Amino acid sequence: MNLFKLKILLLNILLLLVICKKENHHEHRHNEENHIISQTLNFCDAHTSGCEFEIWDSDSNKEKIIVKGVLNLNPKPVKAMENIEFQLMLTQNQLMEPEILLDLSMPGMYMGDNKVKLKKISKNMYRGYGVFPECMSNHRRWNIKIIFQDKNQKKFSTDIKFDIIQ
Ligand SMILES: [Cu+2]
Repeated sequence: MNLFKLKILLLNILLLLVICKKENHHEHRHNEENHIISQTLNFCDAHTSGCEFEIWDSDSNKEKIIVKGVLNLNPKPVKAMENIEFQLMLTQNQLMEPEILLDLSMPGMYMGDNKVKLKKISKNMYRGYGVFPECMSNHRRWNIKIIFQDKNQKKFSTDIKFDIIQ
């Protein structure tokens, strides 16, 4: 390879890197606009109690709670391959008629798309049903991402982690 070809090659690589960086940046900004994710990663003993959560508004200057509540999984202890009832109670809420979705996943491992949509059953109560599949690698840690979507399609989410019995 002569020097000229090498220069062209290096230029192309550089160009690609710039494009990649731009795309990443764009994605990041897009996320920031529609996704405000709380930083706290809560571990919960879902087998003996409900899991408390709260989501803070990191957007406004005044720090305030957007939603606060308890997610309860039944039956207890929570086992894989069983029909689980997810009950969510809001104790504080700034969102108008939010849609609530639970995204069930294993940290660092793809276990299939597994989302549970919660239905409103009374003023501050929501309920849905789902199954945690058994992990072939014997991992037990699950993450429940609670996603709230308000009328303006803005999303707020937080995570609850627990170790399942299987
Ligand atoms: Cu797994």
